[in-house]
Amino acid sequence: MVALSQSTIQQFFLKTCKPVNPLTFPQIPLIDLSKPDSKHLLVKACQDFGFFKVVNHGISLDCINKLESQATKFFSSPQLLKEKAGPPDPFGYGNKNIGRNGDVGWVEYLLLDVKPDSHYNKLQHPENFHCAVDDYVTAVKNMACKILEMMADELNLEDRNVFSKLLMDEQSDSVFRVNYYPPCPEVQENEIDGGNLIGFGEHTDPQIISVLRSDNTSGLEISLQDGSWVSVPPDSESFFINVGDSLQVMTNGRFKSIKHRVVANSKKSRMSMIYFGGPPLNEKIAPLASLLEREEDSLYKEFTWFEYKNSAFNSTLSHNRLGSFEKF
Ligand code: GA4
Repeated sequence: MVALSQSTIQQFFLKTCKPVNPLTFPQIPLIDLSKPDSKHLLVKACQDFGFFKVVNHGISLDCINKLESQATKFFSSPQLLKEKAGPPDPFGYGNKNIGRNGDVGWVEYLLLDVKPDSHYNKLQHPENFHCAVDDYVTAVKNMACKILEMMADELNLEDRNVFSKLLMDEQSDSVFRVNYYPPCPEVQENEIDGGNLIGFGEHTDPQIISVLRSDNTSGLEISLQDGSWVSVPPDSESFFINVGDSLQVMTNGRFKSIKHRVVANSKKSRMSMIYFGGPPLNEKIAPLASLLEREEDSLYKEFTWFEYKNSAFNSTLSHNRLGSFEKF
């Protein structure tokens, strides 16, 4: 990244930083996918936080490492070469600008289409990178589907594939993202508090489910219901799952789509890879009838994923996107 002036760099700092209250600091729910009783804990985590960590997931380290080393190679290549893979409209390389509405973050990223034989991805080393992405995405998608089926079981839904079939559909509108947060030398030189540098501003994910894997650099923070932020201890061998807005709607608000953000590290780089499992564009998203108990009102108006996605992509990161689809 090129050196930046002090005034340019100011826009990357968080305006307010509510401290974490150590007395209320909760443990991140831990789900062991190999244990049969994990269904119950998994649903509890979705209801309490919308966020949990998964271990014994069965995805090989080799598959993760192959992709990570391809991505490291890409982000350490010359800027001009990386820019050949951009802009991210909607897929490709992006640098500092996030979305189309003025959000910025101390981050470089690749947004990739995960449909088979996608022609949108503009990478310069397609063969190795694409193979690594395909293998990795297939593995995390299968894990996401397993998790969604466990959720449906525990919610006593007749069709245990009700959520997972949306990701398995050939037309599923899922996305894959690799974020690279470089260290910020300007912060170190000027001894400004590096803890407040925005890597990726606060937001909820619009899709159904997100599967995140990061290296061992900290930075991810989740927002608790009292508005405080909790730093998530990194764990490169586990996955972190979060509920997206669409799953919150399908469960009529039982599951929470969690607000999260990334604070950039002033000394160490951080790399994360996230699979966003989304439904087909024409899919109607609404609370499941079987989850609407007697007397319970549907909290949301029905919308298609196309409509929601459009409205999300025309908003800023921190916008409360579900607000305009709430009934009350
Ligand atoms: C957040 C989740 C995913 O990273 C993403 C993001 C998308 C983008 O980077 O283009 C958005 C953001 C995300 C929601 C609001 C809009 C669109 C940036 C932004 C300001 C790929 C997605 O699907 O929605």
